[in-house]
Amino acid sequence: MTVTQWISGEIGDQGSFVRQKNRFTTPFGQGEGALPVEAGRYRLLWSPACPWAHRSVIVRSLLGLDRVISLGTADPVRPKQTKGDWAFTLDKGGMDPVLNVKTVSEVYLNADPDYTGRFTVPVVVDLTTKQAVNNDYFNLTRYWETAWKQYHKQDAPDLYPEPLREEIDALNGVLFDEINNGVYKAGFARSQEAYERAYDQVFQRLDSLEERLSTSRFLFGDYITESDVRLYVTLARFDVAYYNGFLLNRNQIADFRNLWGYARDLYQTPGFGDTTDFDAIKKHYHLCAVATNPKQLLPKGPESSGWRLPHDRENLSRDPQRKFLPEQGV
Ligand SMILES: N[C@@H](CCC(=O)N[C@@H](CS)C(=O)NCC(=O)O)C(=O)O
Repeated sequence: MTVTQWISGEIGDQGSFVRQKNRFTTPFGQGEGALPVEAGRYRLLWSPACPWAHRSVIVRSLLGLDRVISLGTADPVRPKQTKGDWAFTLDKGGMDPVLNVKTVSEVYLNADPDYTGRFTVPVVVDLTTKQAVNNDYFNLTRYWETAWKQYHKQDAPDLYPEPLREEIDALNGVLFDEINNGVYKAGFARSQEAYERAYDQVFQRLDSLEERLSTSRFLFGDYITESDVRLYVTLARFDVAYYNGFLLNRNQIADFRNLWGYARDLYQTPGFGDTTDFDAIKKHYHLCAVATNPKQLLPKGPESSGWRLPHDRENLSRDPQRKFLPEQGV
């Protein structure tokens, strides 16, 4: 099945891509009807290829939630079968070792045998039922930051500081529309107009972020916030996948002085680079996500060693030794 068929229900007027709504959106929390916050109860399924999943894995790692929420990793190259799926072919026996399932679709269908949407990552699975309980990629990071606070590690960063919440939410909305999902609107467009509209929007926003980052080490000043995580996951995929795979070829990120330094600064921060798998990203986008690649050729480049080069972004900070605002008492 081709990507055009997977997303066929998500093409709007004039050939533009309109993303499906999430099916499993029950929040984590204390209230009635909420998913109970409990150490060891859930498994997060991801593929390192996926930006939406990647951001939930970065935040999980920054907050130390990797000690209480386990992680299952699907192969970035998806099985070629009738319905799009993700498979655990990297695991021994082709089976997730904790859930004993071969594919992500199994946990969706355990929860809802009539589920007809796409089988997407990230998805959180309740180990007591083996059912998908949350695939709300937009809000998962928010749950890790707020509802899961009691399990944060001792020196956890505050990625969502109270005084900035409104501004962070507003910027996250723009980042979603014009950057994170903006690249998909270009790559999945089904008309020249829709593609060009998306292309222009992505690069206009990158230009304005380049400007913003000329005087500010991170998006909100001296410290990393959740907005940086959201921007990072798209920047990390840009040169290796979106530039050619999604036809976003005005510039590479490496052509922008500030964005490129900023992306390296984040990459070199534990939680970011150590969860970034360029090889998986490349394979997924070029072999599975692009509309046409009949000979299944994998681009050889780009060279990724530049991500480890010095960036000098510390000079923009009044607190060069620290990248995070510490969390207030839990
Ligand atoms: N859950 C969201 C976003 C997550 C998402 O799209 N993940 C991608 C990987 S980056 C996926 O799993 N796609 C599977 C598919 O399209 O069949 C959605 O439904 O659009």
